[in-house]
Amino acid sequence: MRPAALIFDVDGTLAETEELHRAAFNDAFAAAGLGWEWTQGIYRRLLKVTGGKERIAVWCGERGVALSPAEIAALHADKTARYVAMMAAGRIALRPGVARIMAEARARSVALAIATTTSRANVEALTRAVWGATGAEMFDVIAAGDEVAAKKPAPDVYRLALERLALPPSAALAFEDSRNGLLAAREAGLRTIVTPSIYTAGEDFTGALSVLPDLAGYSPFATGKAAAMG
Ligand code: XBP
Ligand code: MG
Repeated sequence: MRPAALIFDVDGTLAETEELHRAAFNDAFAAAGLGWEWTQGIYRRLLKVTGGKERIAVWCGERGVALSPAEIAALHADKTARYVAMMAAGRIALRPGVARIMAEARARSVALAIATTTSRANVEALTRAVWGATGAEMFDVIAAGDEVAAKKPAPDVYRLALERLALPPSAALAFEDSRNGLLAAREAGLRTIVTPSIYTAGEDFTGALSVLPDLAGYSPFATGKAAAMG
């Protein structure tokens, strides 16, 4: 069945953003005088914890550091401000195939949505950097991590996106890069295409409709194999 909506994860799916997140975390830690440095190896492990505030809390727990929720929120707010500034200053490219698939959807009046763990501010930073446009100009619906009670792998953010789209899960197709994201989308009842990213390659993607290196050769609207999948 041809989907009536495409729902995209952001981090790792629309673009490889995690190195920018990691740099923003490390800059925020340095500015706060904490002396923490999240290497790629540490970050790979910590990425299993979705959400920046939750990630910092787990890190503090591991080190026996007592930061209050308010202190973690303030540290994370500084990280977000740094991420937004880095996004505006730097060059971040969409992953292959993303722009074309979005254009194909637009041409067919198929809705475009986002279901992300990160904040709306970071989604806006990405759409500004990539398209010079607001999130609302690029997507019909945006559901963000700070709007739901439980982050991925909980299905909440996908359910919120579907509610705002006013569509059942059977009418939409999700795009993810991580096992946590796949679990969230599947639990919401969505068929899900997975394109592993630099930090999620090698994860278990059982339950995905398809696992592809990227979206370059894929169309949810093509005839033949892709049409059978979509
Ligand atoms: C990505 C994440 C996010 C980012 C940081 O998850 O887990 O937490 O790493 O974002 P997904 P914040 O791609 O599965 O949605 O610091 O803004 O929380
Ligand atoms: Mg992701």
